[in-house]
Amino acid sequence: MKTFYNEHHSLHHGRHEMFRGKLVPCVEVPDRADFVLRELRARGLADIVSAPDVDPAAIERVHARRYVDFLSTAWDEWVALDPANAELDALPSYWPIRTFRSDVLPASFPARMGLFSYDAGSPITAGTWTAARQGAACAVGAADHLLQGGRSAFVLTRPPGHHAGHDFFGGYCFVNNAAVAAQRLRDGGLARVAVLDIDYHHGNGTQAIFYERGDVFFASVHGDPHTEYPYYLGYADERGSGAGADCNLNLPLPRGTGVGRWREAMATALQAIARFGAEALVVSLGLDTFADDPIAGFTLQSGDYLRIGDDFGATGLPTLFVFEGGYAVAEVGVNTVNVLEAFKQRAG
Ligand code: SP5
Ligand code: ZN
Repeated sequence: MKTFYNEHHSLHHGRHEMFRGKLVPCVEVPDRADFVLRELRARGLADIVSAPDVDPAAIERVHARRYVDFLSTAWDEWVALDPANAELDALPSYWPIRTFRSDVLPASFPARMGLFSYDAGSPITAGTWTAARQGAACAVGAADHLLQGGRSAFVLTRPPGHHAGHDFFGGYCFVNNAAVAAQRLRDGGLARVAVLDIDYHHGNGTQAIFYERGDVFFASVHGDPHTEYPYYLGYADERGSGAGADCNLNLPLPRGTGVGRWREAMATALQAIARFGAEALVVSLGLDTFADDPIAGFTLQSGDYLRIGDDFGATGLPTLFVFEGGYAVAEVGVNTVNVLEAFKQRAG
């Protein structure tokens, strides 16, 4: 399987996230992708393709122009506020929630940062935009590979993407790589595409981007948002609207869920995707369902990822895996490559 590897990913390296009144070390660190790359190499599966040139238009198919403009200048504006900011991560402090206006673009950079975000856990650093943009380039390259007849591809990038919406960042995500890939598959001629998100956290950004569309099905298996991040989306009664009615499927599961119930939910999602008639599948591949993940609550074991990869291989669909969360750094490589290797064994 070709891996579209973002060799610029470590340019995004947040130091701190705001967590319960304190700045704590980031869990979304460059080592995550490095461990996956190392494991691919160790198991002889490293068919690495570097990030191709970026097509900005492909990003703007799913993200607002004014949001992309914001991301591309954010670090310079942060440092322009105060040269000493160069030593700090940029984090937002103000948000225009209900009753505030979001149509006006304030001149103040901190005000705009809040307009385009929804949490204080997703720092912007000097290289965030370069890393995120190159991740989208990998997503485009992987989608083009499928359009040219490839059976599968893996996008190995960070920062992750599935929490990023049309015009906002959050949840460590800035550019929604899975959405960019799904849209590229549509623009390349596929009539119906599905995204299956198996990160522990609901893919609120991807859901929101496609919520009113009947051409991209979104399904997600995730921790129940009543208690789990991102809290404000991901409930079972969100079924899509307008042309997208019944094209959204959320399967929330309680903390403590193990592989048995989890795989039943994934089977339910895959059946819905087959009924929808998807011609290709984009998998938001989060590995934070792992039992030892430091910020999540399911109990999957490393061997379980082999069964999951086999399940994906059995769909027969062209499949594009996008790396998302997974913060047990020492194990994230093995768990990721278990999915990919078992997929390959089944799918060929
Ligand atoms: C892509 C992805 O998996 N994003 C997850 C974002 C979750 N952010 C909220 C959880 C905050 C926990 N971080 C605090 C670590 C201190 N031990
Ligand atoms: Zn996650």
